[in-house]
Amino acid sequence: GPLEEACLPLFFGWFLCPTFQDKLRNMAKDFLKNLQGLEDFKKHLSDFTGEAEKEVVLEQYFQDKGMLHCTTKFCDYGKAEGSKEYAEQQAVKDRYGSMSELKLSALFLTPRTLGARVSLTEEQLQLWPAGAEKEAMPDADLPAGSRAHITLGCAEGVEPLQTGLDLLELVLLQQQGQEGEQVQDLDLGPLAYYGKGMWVLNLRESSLARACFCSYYG
Ligand code: ACK
Repeated sequence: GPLEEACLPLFFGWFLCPTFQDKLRNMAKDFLKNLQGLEDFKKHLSDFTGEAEKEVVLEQYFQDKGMLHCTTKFCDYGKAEGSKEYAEQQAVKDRYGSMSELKLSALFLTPRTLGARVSLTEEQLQLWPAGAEKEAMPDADLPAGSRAHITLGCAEGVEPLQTGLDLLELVLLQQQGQEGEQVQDLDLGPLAYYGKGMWVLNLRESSLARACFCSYYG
């Protein structure tokens, strides 16, 4: 009945512990500062401004979207397709409230979003909703978990939903064999440019972030 449906959350996901939220925010901040100073980035600045002359301060360009998390299933309080089925899965019930470590493998940004790519373990993939990639990219055949990310910021007027879509676009390019233009080796790892303002920093030493699997009601 309607009461049961009202009990479904806005979304399920892994929520980073406060310490790791700070750590990741600082890492992203350093990355943006670093990127901002690179000649290669300045060369492509118009991707972000529309006009080459305009100034852009990346740290201000991307607005914080609050608590850092990796969404598994967006339920929209039960309105999203498959939410009830997801919430009723045994793995979801069993693991609700449990801690796990998220492996961050890359930082990426586009003129729309800034995010961290999350590489899910086999165990974590049990909590990944079937069809999350197909739903966003019906024509592509991307492995489950390709969309897993943490939104670190969005450009003005952009919804966080976009971060996962931007990541899928990048993963698709990589699947098609594109490695991007290798720009420079930064402290954190190699930086590549994929065109249209899309940048990827592959983390040399992937960092682990402690997170709790639960849900958000808002
Ligand atoms: O950054 P995110 O993963 O993108 O975290 C937020 C969270 O749910 C609350 O809005 C994500 N989100 C929003 N709409 C959708 C959707 N239709 N499919 C998947 N994730 C979504 C958003």
